[in-house]
Amino acid sequence: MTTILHNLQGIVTPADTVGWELNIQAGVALALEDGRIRAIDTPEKLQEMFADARRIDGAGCWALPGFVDPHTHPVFFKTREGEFSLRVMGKSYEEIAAAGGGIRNSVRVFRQASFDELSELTYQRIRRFLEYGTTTIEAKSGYGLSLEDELKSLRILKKVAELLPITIVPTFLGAHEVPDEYQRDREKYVDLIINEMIPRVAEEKLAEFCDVFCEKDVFTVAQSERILLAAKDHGLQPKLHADELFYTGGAELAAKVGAISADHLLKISAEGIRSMADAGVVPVLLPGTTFFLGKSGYAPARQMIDAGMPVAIATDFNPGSSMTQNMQLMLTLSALYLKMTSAEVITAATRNAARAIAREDRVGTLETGKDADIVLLDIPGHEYLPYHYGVNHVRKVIRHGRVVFERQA
Ligand code: IZC
Ligand code: ZN
Repeated sequence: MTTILHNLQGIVTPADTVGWELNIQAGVALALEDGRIRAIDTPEKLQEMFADARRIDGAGCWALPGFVDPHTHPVFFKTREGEFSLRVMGKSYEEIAAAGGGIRNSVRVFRQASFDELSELTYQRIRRFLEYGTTTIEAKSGYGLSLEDELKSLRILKKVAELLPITIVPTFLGAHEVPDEYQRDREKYVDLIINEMIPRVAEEKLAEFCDVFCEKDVFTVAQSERILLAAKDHGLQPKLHADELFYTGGAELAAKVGAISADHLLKISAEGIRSMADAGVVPVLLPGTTFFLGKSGYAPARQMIDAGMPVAIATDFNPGSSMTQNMQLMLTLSALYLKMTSAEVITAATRNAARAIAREDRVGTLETGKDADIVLLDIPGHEYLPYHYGVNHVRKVIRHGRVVFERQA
């Protein structure tokens, strides 16, 4: 059965597999079939080709590829607004973490919560990504930090992916923090990750990627390397939280181990940029986190673009340092603080984001053969999208050819 998506202003999509040009076509319609884009042409031509097609009303919107959010942490129990208030009063994220708050606080409460309770909360949170036009997310474990609790986290993602019309790409992040019981012997926790967690996660096929929070006072470059090489041996592709709060050489490590992405990168070195560019590591920038932590030194996106890197952006949705599912807001922050054009932020949030999670063959552009994951935005043109900020421009979300979210005008 074919469906024609008609009554659009037109489509806006990254033009090619590389570069920053957009392909903007006014007045076209799309034919969708078997969850894929079958054709893009004039409405008259598509009506002729598919005479008995069903129809989806485009409501006069611009159609873009559904947003891809390549860095999120949605599987947690309690929210942390108390720490937010402390930060507003002047305490830093690092001070709160050093006092046993932050991620370790989330881990303590996570372990007390049941699978069903956590599944329901995760379901509700992930549904909100869809409402803001995101049709694919990468999602990390990392609030369990024991073998059973990390497996629990990844199994919850698997269950939610079966219930919601959104694509969830799972990442194992057992190396998110060192839990309380290993604070005195941190290497022993690294051993646990390598010897027990990674083999089980790989065996049960619960994750595609393995990530490490490589940061001062969290995991060192040497520990991160051990973990990521072990992950690679088990078929989990490396990712890294790198050079966020302090320069550690995380970007250079990402290049060395052949990571698919390195994320944050506020403090990346010139050598880090060069080595990541040479190795083809995707830089995933998280301006919402810099904003929400009240910091000023945003990642050097322009230098990365000048070095030919496929910069991607993400929300970093998590209860500590970035409590939002809204990719549209990330476009605005990227424009203002990463100095990216409207065309660049759209490409960073779609095609390049897909590349950061190895989904560029399926999503991230509107072209024949790709998944019919489409967001309809009620805007006069693409330049308007980052400009009118903090609101939701989504009218409809289509995933695999079906309308899965709709908002009245
Ligand atoms: O819960 O604070 N930075 N991971 C690395 C986080 C922030 C999540 C959190
Ligand atoms: Zn993160």
